[in-house]
Amino acid sequence: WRSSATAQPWQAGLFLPRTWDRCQTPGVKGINVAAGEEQQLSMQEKQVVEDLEMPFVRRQTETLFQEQPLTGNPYLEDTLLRSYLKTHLPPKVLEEVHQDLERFGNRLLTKIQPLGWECELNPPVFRQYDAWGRRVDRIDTCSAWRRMKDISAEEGLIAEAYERRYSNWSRLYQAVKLYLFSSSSGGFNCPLAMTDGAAKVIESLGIPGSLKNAFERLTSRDPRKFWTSGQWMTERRGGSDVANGTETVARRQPDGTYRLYGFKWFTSAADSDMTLTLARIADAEGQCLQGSRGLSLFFLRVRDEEGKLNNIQVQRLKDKLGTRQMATAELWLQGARAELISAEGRGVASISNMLNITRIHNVIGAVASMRRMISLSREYARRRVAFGKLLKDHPLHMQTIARMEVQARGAFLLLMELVRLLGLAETNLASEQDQLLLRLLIPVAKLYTGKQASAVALEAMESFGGQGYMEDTGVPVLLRDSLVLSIWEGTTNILSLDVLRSLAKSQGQVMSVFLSTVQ
Ligand code: UCC
Repeated sequence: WRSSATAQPWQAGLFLPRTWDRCQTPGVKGINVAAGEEQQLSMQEKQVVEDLEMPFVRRQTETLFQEQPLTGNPYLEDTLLRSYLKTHLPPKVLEEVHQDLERFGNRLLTKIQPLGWECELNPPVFRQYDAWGRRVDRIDTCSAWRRMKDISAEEGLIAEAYERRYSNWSRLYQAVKLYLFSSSSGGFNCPLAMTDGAAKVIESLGIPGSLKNAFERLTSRDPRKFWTSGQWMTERRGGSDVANGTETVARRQPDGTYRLYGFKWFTSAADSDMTLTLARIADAEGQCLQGSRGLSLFFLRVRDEEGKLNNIQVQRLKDKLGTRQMATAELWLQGARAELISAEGRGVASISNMLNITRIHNVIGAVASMRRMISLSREYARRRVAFGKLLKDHPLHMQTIARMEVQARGAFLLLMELVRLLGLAETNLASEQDQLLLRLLIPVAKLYTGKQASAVALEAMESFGGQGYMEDTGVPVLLRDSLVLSIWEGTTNILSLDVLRSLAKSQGQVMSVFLSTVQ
């Protein structure tokens, strides 16, 4: 430090008593003093000089490091979640679920959270050509990301909802596991959302024979069999106005399959095994019907058994603000083999089952993000001293945290109500009112919690002061990743229009059910 050629703060006199202002040449303990002046130093001044030595400085400051907020088992620490489960689940279900969630919480803490951080540090890499100039279009993901896929299967993060071991409570139980997993998953909650959505669409089609294998894989607990799915909707002309923005054309083949030609501009989790996507079927003259009624839904495998892409070229990976752990790509479909899985022209209506599931996942992600940020904030407030006392003993600070807590609790209860209703619907136990309420609440919950999550994340970041702004605390990642929640799966205004759609289609019934339920 002292031999450094660069001027240091102490050399500029910043940390020295004013008597040293005139010092110019090396003197006592390396401090610059004018020749002949050394003897004039009082004993006290010499002491000051000695005190400036490194070891002393370090002794004085090394105990001032801030305490890192350390959270524990996210299930055991979540009192609201535990009290909700205790109040609502039948005792036998609660007993089994509690044991599994406690174990899962420990796995999250010790194994999954570090993997999530690794995913952030090692984002996917796109290699378009090999060393010899051949086009390969490889998306290389890190080992932690691939491990997340195995863990998702082992934990039954999709399977649980479709096995229905706990009848109508299975969906809620799955949502609770996803909620605990979400903020530690290193972005793997995104492919899981689309995987769940694809399984839902296939199930709602009655699991046709040609899709049986796909359904079994999407809902498998065996990591060797488990598949994830994409949801390729967005094209160059936009992601909201799907009806007018979709240019992809499907050409029928003699064997009844189709080949798709088009450009999918925003495909999340492009490393997935399969996808559902929309295209316009061309007639014998090559003409396509425009608008929503021209869209049909297709299933396709992304790669064949040898790992070769299904006549798909990867143009590039997206350079995103957040969710950087996950490969979002621009894809050219150049005759990708696909299977038509909806009635012709019923593409949007058929994929809406997927949209509703991924929107619920969005709510899960939003609530999980708020919970994680608040847990860290609260924990920090218990350790950090400012103005002579712990942050938790400053009423204004605690008022801020309490406001975030109220937001998160409201959002959590709304989420639980959504998945409770979905569980009833999926086991034929839902009344007509339940179904109407579910239809209304999905867009409402998605739009509302998506906005809340980023507001809460920002507030929570602020509660750390400058530390919250530091990348290696992990707090900025949580904020960045929360910002997408109001954008993907339908922006706030698009979801507001979906609320109107549900009102119009039910001739106002959704609102009367809502009002009577609230009353
Ligand atoms: O893909 C994306 C990124 C993936 C990442 C996902 C990860 C999430 C992870 C979260 C974890 C943290 S983003 C792509 C996002 N794109 C969208 O969300 C699309 C946004 N646009 C819309 O939602 C539009 O409003 C459209 C596409 C639905 C509008 O299409 P149309 O064709 O103009 O709408 P229509 O004509 O009103 O509806 C056509 C049919 C109607 O049924 P029928 O014909 O029987 O009357 C509607 O009732 O579709 C039905 N329908 C629905 N049914 C439309 N929306 C719904 C719905 N939500 N539920 C039920």
